Amino acid sequence: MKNFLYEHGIEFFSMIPLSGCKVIKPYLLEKNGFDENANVIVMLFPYRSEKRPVNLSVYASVKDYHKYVEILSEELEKYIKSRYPSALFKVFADHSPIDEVHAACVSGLGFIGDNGLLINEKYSSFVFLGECITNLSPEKLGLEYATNTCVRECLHCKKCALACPSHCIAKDDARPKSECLSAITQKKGTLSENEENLILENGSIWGCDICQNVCPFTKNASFTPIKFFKEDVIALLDMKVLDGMSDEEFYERPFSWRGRAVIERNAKLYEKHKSN
Ligand code: B12
Ligand code: SF4
Ligand code: SF4
Repeated sequence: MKNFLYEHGIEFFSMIPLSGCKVIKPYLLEKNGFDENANVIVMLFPYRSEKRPVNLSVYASVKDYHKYVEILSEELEKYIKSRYPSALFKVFADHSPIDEVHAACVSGLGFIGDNGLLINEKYSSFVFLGECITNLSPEKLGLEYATNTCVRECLHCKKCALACPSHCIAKDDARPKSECLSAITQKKGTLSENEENLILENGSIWGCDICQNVCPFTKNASFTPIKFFKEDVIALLDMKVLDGMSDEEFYERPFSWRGRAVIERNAKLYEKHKSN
C-alpha cells in the first residue's frame, strides 16, 4: 500500500481506527456497510501550483479535486481488489462521513491552525484531505496505526484572525462560518449589499484564501508535485472565459457544482468592480 501511494505522488498518509474520528455524517458509513471496527487511511493532496490566481482562490483555480479523487479511487480499487477481492473500502473527500481536519490532525499529518485548517509542515494548509475507509487491518495493508497526533501547535500569531474580512476567526466574538467569504461566494440567489461588497473588496469570485496567505507557514511552503493540479490552472476568470467553456470543460472546475448562475453572478460583480 505504501508503494501504491508513493507511486501516485501521495507523500503524506497515515492510518487510524475509525473509532478515533469525529463522525459528522453517520449515514455515509451505514450506506457503505462500515461498522465501528473500520480503519481510515487519511491522505493529503497538495494543490497549490506556481501559477498564482488573480481573482479566484487557489482551490478554485485548479481542476476539481473531486475528479482527482475519483481517478485515484478507481486505481486503488484495482489494487485492493486484486489482493483482497471481498475487502470493503471506499475513498471519500469533502462529502465524507468524518471531520477530515480533525482526522488529519489526530493521524499526525499536521496540526490545526486558528484558521480552522489542517496545516502541514511542507505544504502549509494548501492540501486537500481525503481518506480511504476500509475493513482491512493495518497488517494486511502493510501499514501501522499513527503513533503521533497533532504534531505541533499553531503559532496563535493572530495574523489570520486580523486579516479575515468576515471576522470568522477571532476567539472571543467570532462570526459564524456561514459568514465566511468562501461560503458567501458559493451562496445561491441574490446577495445582500454587504455580501456583494465583501466579494468586491476582496477580489475573489470563488473561495477565499486570505487566512491561508497571511499564515507564516505558507511563506516557505512547497508547491504541488501532483500533475493533475498543475494542468489547466485558471488565473483569471471572467465572463469571456466562462462563455468560452463547453459544458464538459465547465464541469471539470470546482465551482461547477453550484451551476453556472452562481459563478456568473460573481464574475459580473468582478467586472462591475473593474469598470468602476
Ligand atoms: C462545510 C465546509 C466548509 C464551510 C464551513 C466550514 C466549517 N468548518 O464549518 C465553508 C464553505 C465556509 C468552507 C470554507 C473553506 N473550506 Co471547507 N469544508 C467543509 C467540510 C465539507 C465540512 C466541515 C465541517 O462541517 N466540519 C465539522 C465541524 C463540526 O467542524 P469545525 O467546527 O470546523 O471544527 C472541527 C475541526 O476543525 C476540529 N478541530 C478544531 N480545532 C481543533 C483542535 C484540535 C486539537 C483537534 C484535535 C481538532 C480540532 O474539530 C472541530 C469540531 O469537530 C470539510 C470537509 C469535511 N468533511 O471535513 C471541508 C474542508 C474543511 N474545507 C476545506 C477547504 C480547502 C476550505 C477553504 C480553504 C476553501 C477556500 N479556499 O475558500 C475554506 C476555508 C475556510 C476556513 N478558514 O475554514 C478543506 C480543508 C483542507 C485543510 N487543509 O484543512 C476540507 C477538509 C475539504 C477537503 N476535503 O479538503 N468549508
Ligand atoms: S496565521 Fe498564525 S494564528 Fe493563524 S493559523 Fe497561521 S500560525 Fe496560526
Ligand atoms: S476563508 Fe476568508 S472569510 Fe473565511 S475564515 Fe478565512 S479569511 Fe475569513
